[in-house]
Amino acid sequence: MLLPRIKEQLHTEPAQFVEQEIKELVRTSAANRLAFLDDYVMWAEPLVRFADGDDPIFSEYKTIIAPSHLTPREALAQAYGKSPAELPPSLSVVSWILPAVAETRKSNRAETRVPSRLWSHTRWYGEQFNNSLRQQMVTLLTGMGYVAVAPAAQPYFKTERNEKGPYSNWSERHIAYAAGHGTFSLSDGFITERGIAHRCGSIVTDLMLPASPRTAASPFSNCLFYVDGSCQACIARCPAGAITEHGHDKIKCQQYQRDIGYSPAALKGGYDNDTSVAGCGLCQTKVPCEDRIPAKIGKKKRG
Ligand code: B12
Ligand code: SF4
Ligand code: SF4
Repeated sequence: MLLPRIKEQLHTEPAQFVEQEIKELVRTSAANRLAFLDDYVMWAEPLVRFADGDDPIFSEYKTIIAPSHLTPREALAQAYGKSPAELPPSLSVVSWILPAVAETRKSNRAETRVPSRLWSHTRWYGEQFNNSLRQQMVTLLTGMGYVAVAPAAQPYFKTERNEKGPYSNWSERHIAYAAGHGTFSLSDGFITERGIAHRCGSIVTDLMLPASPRTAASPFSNCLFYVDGSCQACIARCPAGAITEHGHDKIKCQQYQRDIGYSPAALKGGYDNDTSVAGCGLCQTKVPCEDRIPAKIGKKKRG
């Protein structure tokens, strides 16, 4: 049962309410802590932004990603067993960025072949927290009478493959781009004002939220390489040779994470989870974009 005070704030200041709620859950949730590691906190204070659920960019993703990529309206409609037209006239998307804490980034910086245990824990347990955050935000909003869904946690969420490698029908980075959180990069990672070492999540709802502006000069302008051809630090960091001047080879990256890098000898004591989801992220640490935007103003080289 929600307190009347909470209901009041949700109606009068919905954007502040949603942002505060996500920050509070990240700050206080036991799921953001590793009980077996002295309650180690995995995620620092999140970034929260919003997009208009009917922003035309979501339809563009059907060309940029694949026809199967869902618009927010389709994602909500599928979850409620309705047609997109039957939904309320306005929809909002809430997108958040969970920055890895400094200690985790530092530990991965020291690695050259496989991820540090802290990074790997953050990949595994940190995504479990991300999922609980998705679920708690949906429960909160539906409890208030709104419709809401976390597409990446729905049974219809899927990862498919094309000649370039895997892609999903709800790409959290493209949702974050729509909400103005930042841009893509040479390594494919998504560079926000808190850098590239993060995970992201989102929900769709009919709660009216003001769309955050997209201010980036291009979909790649936070990356130094696309500003002036410099940097390329991620190329040298990748143990799989998956990053070149031509971009990120998803097939090589995935293959490395699955088979090559994680021989028992490389595990340094092992990970807690299946090595196929141990992660890697060497290209997201010990690079100028690790925890900031290295290029504030982008000359448009691509996109
Ligand atoms: C499939 C997948 C993978 C695959 C493929 C990754 C990929 N590049 O798509 C593999 C197994 C290789 C992989 C690896 C990793 N992953 Co992964 N993965 C996913 C997953 C499940 C789906 C990604 C997806 O749908 N991609 C769609 C394709 C089309 O995207 P893309 O190829 O990158 O897109 C390019 C084009 O669209 C292009 N583009 C061209 N024209 C235009 C025009 C416009 C307007 C725009 C916007 C873009 C654009 O820009 C993009 C970049 O070049 C997501 C979770 C999710 N639901 O989103 C996590 C996710 C992408 N992974 C994540 C992470 C952290 C990792 C790893 C670091 C592993 C780890 N945890 O240690 C590595 C990093 C690899 C890398 N260098 O980016 C994070 C990324 C966060 C971040 N900081 O960027 C995500 C979002 C998970 C999460 N919930 O946070 N992953
Ligand atoms: S390391 Fe440099 S080139 Fe690579 S993504 Fe970051 S800013 Fe771009
Ligand atoms: S996640 Fe690892 S293998 Fe994949 S591109 Fe980054 S450094 Fe290379």
